[in-house]
Amino acid sequence: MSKDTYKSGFVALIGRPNVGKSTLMNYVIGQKVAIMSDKPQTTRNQIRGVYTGEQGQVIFLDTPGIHKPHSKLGEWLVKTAQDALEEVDLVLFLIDAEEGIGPGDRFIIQQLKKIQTPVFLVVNKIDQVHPDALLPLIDQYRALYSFKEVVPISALQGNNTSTLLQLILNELPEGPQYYPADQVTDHPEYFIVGELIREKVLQLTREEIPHSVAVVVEEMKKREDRDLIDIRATIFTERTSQKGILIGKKGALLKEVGQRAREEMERLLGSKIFLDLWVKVKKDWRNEAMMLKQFGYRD
Ligand code: GDP
Ligand code: MG
Ligand code: K
Repeated sequence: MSKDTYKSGFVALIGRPNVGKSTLMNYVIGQKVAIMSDKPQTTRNQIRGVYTGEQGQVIFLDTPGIHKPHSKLGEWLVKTAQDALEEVDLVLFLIDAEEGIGPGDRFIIQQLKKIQTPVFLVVNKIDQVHPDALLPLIDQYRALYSFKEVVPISALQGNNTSTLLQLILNELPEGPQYYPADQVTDHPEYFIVGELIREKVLQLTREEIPHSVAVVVEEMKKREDRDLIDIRATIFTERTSQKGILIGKKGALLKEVGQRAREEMERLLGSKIFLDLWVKVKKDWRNEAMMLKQFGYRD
């Protein structure tokens, strides 16, 4: 390969919820575009993160988790993820070094066997385990699938992530710089703002809330005379009881959600924000396929 060969391509991040897909992407591209939380399945849409370097450009797809579907939304997520895997140049299959192989991983490996795309096994969270534990774990996965590379990393601390990036660039075909160098995501700010609100809801509520929440950002408008953006958003829940929990005593929880989301948006957008946040009930939205589009889950 000559020195001036430019590489580029699309890389899908897959793995069980909470293995660190968003953390890895954010570390590599150096900006928070996919939300992170300690609850699974916080990333429903594909978020593109773009790394641009001297050797090439890597476009990351932070795919929704591949897992056995239990609803129309679940089916849609699995299909979206499979389509994404067929179309990309490389798949990074992330696993958690702390956890053994589980049914979730086996399901993903079954899906990987259906596609031609090369796959790297990325063993994340190595900061949490003794090095001696790594090889036996890796062998378990290798017994089930022939990975092109196996790369142990810590996405949180950045250990070995530059090696991973180099291996990715080696694997990608020669290609153009698809995106301008200063672009890290092609998602509209509406989406990111909605995801930030959802992240705060997940962080501040217990089990009964997270999976039944959708956030729609209805309006974002900059005031002409001031450095201030007005944002109006609605959090949808499935049940009235959940609405009550989300609002909290005298509105305390909703206020906290709004405040935390607003502070982060201000950092992200570099402007003062006025956030007008509402909670509404929309029954069984997860199984109403017609509504998926309305909530921004696109084909
Ligand atoms: P995703 O669901 O796969 O996107 O996972 P996230 O990126 O949201 O990460 C889930 C949790 O694991 C978060 O609390 C992260 O801080 C944590 N995490 C991610 N990578 C690492 C790592 O390398 N080491 C440790 N100790 N924690 C990590
Ligand atoms: Mg994620
Ligand atoms: K996920």
